[in-house]
Amino acid sequence: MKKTLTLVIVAALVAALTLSSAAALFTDFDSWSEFVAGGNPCYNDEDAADYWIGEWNGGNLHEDTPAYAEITAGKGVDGSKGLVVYEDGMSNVGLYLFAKKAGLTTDYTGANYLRVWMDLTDVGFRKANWGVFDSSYSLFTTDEGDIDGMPFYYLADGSSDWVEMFHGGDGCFGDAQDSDVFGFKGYFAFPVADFWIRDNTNWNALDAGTPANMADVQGVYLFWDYSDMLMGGEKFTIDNIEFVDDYKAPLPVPAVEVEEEVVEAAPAEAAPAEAPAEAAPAAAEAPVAAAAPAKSAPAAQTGDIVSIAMVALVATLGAAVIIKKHR
Ligand SMILES: [Ca+2]
Repeated sequence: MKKTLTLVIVAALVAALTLSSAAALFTDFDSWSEFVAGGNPCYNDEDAADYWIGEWNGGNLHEDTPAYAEITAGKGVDGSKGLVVYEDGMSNVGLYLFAKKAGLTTDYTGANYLRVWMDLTDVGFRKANWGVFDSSYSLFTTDEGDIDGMPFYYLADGSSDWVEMFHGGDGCFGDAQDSDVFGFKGYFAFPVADFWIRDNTNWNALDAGTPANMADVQGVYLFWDYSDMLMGGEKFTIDNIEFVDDYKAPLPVPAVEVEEEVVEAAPAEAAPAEAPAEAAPAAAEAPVAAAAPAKSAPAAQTGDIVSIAMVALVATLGAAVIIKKHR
């Protein structure tokens, strides 16, 4: 009986420890103090930059249909900072988010999904796909798998039910791929096993079908275009980019703590700080409020605390049971 109890306790400890490593944050955009666009960083990292937005694989800007990515207060999850993205046209857009300059984690060994929150309230995609690039700037995305039926998952804000959806025959999602996401707002998750080497950005001559190496994630990549010409200029938002072992892993919960810190530190300025972001849609919105010192309290930290508490609780209970058995 005692052995059985001990085994149960050990299993609970392992489960609690595993929970703490279930999610690794790439970025929630909350702690960025600057957001620097790179000059043709698609093939190299000579120009230290935070992001690139333009031609998806050629390192050229779309002169006639410029695209924008701006970290904007109030637009992310629960009113946090999020990355607002839009384009003055309907070209194919590649968005690269670089880890190196900002010192983001590049090793996501063991991750099975890229999970990201998107607010597509006013936007639908004709075609879109997520992926990663490695330290050679080779791209790995679902777009290379030109087969129907590669799954992805969606959890609408306020819902507790993940819905399974599918990429279409071009390895993308969107209304041209029978997976329209117009108006969606919530978390999306994409299996990283379907992020395959793109043949025309395959600088290392890897074999076709080579999946991304999750120990070498130099950055995250999104390909997209609008589903309708009339959407030109409409904005959508990206936030809470993570790599998780299970797409149903506990969601990050940083917003409450961030808001509390801001309110406590400067109650008079906290409220109006969010208003200007929406007040000037046409003007170039200032990327990143450099003055905002609010700490990013990554979900992983909260998760760790919860896990540590669970471990302590389980260990205490276990010790109590064993002591009682000995008596
Ligand atoms: Ca955020």
